[in-house]
Amino acid sequence: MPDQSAFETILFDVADGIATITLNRPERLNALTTGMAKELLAALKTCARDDAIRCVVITGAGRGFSAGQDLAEFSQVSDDFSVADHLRRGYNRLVLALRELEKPVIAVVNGVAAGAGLGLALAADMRIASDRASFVTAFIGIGLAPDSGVSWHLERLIGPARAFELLATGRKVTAEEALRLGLVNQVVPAQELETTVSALARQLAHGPTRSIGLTKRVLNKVATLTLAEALEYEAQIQDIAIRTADHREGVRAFLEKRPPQFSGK
Ligand code: T3D
Repeated sequence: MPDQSAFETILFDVADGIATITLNRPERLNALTTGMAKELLAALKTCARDDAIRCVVITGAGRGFSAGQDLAEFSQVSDDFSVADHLRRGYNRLVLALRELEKPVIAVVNGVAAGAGLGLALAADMRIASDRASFVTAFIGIGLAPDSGVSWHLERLIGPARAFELLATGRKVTAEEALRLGLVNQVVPAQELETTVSALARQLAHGPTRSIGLTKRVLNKVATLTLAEALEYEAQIQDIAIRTADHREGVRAFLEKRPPQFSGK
């Protein structure tokens, strides 16, 4: 596991099966730099490899979640800079790493999430927002089209008309509206955010991690399948789930009328 001193722009902490990744450039609302994207990728690789990590929480230090690409860094690029390559090397890998990580990922949206920062929040499995959080697509404000998976996730979460509206106007969505739209799972008062997330993360970290991972695999896949294909895919995945120790423990615990002790195996 990389130790915390290996990172300059994020905090990485593991306790009780939960890895917490904190974007840590609060004076810039945790705007994302190339270095930060590399550190995030390294942290997510550790989360994937380490069996002791059974839930991942991503949040921001200070009053923001993340304001997206650091525009100061962006304004200093050379003439031969390719934005497509920058995206392929950075945010595209990050979004895929979050989606392909077979462990639950909770985005704790403590403040504004904009641009690629919104992309990271949308790539998590659940979003718990503070009542001070807000959501801004931001691309249109600087004359860009969406990237970082924001178009893909927004269209699926809130439908094409609302996705278009948020992308084309760039207007700020409050936490309450985000809840109504289905962008977030829950909104809690800022002072209760930590307690709420810690209870949820603990529940997930003590769950049957492989089944949760397989559930994520199924949801990722069925998005592009017909019903008949999805049924077949579910059947194949269930063949894997039924062989896990946690399945055996779940059934044994039910029959013995006691709570299950899942090991994540
Ligand atoms: O190649 C590629 O990577 C292209 C990919 C692009 C992906 C993207 O993410 S594009 C979108 C980039 N993000 C934005 O355009 C958002 C810009 N920021 C804002 O619109 C606003 O800051 C917010 C709506 C997010 C929050 O507004 P507010 O009023 O709460 O805060 P603020 O006062 O604007 O910002 C506080 C500080 O953070 C401020 O610094 P200062 O003046 O106190 O020294 C501001 O400049 C800085 N900051 C905010 N966002 C960014 C930033 N600095 C660098 N980059 C930012 N994105």
